Amino acid sequence: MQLKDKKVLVYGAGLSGISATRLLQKQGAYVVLYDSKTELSKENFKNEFDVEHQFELVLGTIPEQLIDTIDLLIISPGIPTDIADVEKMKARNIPVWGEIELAYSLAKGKIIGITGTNGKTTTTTLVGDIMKTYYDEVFVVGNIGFPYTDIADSTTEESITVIELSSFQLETIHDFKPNVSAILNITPDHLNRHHTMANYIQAKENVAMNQGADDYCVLNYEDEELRAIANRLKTNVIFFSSARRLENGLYLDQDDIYYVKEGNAEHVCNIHELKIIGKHSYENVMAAVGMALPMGVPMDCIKKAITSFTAVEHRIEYVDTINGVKYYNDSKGTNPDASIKAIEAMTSHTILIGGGYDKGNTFDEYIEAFQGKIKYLVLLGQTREFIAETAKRHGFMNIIMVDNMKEAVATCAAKAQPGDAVLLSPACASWGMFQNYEERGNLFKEYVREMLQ
Ligand code: UMA
Repeated sequence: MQLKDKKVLVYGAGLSGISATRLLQKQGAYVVLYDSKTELSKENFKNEFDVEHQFELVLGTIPEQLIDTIDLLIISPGIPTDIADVEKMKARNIPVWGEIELAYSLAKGKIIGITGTNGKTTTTTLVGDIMKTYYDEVFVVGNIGFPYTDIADSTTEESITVIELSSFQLETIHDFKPNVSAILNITPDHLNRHHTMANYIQAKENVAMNQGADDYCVLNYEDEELRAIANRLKTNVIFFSSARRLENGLYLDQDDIYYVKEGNAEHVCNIHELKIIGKHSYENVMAAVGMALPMGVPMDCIKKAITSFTAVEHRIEYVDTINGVKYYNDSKGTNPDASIKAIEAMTSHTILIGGGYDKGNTFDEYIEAFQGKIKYLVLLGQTREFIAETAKRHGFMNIIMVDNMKEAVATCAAKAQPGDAVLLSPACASWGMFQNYEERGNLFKEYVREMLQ
């Protein structure tokens, strides 16, 4: 679509909306930026983009007559696609694009798109690191916190753009087609938004829906949903497995990772050469190698990147040891499956901080993962009562309710014995109590480090 002189409604004035507005203005479109927050004003955006020209700010309610004048709707990922405003625009045949589709319509070069319930940020960062060992122009963007629209018009035919994609972002793509995609795993998440597991799986599958014979999709063989998806795809599939030797793809055999193609197995690395731990980490590494190979990166460059890679912030991040107690920040554990992986990675008795925003998840498996390792469960946030009830149903009674992160850290410090670990891995989103998981994790680290003073 030619964007010049088009009237574009950008829905949501967060990171994505601001970045989309900036890009649209550069394309000569007339932007109407909408947000439900009525306290905003043009003043809030004066350092973000040109607020005088080709820009109108609409807050609170969208007037009916405005909808009739819109050529294109760009929707931020946090906006459900079935809310009344969006339905009205769909009914008037106004195209609804996500910020990813907008960026893609203007971007050049090769694209790697990574999705999955867990491990996306780590794997995206790792793939970016691998690409940088071989290519000069590498961008790492998307759900990771840097909107794709921020760099879309800076990409060239030589660029490699590595994009972390959430199910929210994948709901609103149309032509977006990565050269290499990956779905790392699928377990229940964001069901309050997607309503059914089938819708959530469909959103994830969208990452590969436009891929063809020249493209590749990397999938986890041990995930039944992903094996089913593989049968539906029209692109080349590269599987990885942490549980069995595959005839083609990547697999973990004891402590070694291999890449096998047409019967020839090549040793990739020994897991002790890696700086990240846990089965889920080895799966992320295999997925990253599976994406790097079809991108033409030589194995020695890949090895260099994977063996020097360290954990990303807020993902089982070691904070400090105080009075013999190790503190870990896993604020990125925003759903039960992610937190289960963190609990499994703990090697000593642990006091766990959980709870947060209610996304409609259940917590039975989270509690079942305790396996005698968790001494106390310290709960905060909207889901705390629900998680406590689940824990009690499973016979786990050592539950302490707190009202904020400061109290959570102090409670853990009081209960922990030398040799124990304290793990923040809430299994819930941070929304409601914190701006985002980063703020939650940073506060946790701040309160832990205050104890050193
Ligand atoms: N808003 C409305 N009406 C609504 C809902 C929201 O007007 O009904 C407004 C809010 O007032 C706010 C704006 O929309 O001003 C926020 O938009 P947004 O929620 O889409 O957030 P952004 O700031 O644009 O950030 C988004 C992603 N957020 C979500 O998907 C919720 C960020 O992912 C992403 O890093 C960023 O784009 C850049 O691409 C965060 C996230 O939590 C990390 N992702 C989820 C996850 O990882 O589980 C999917």
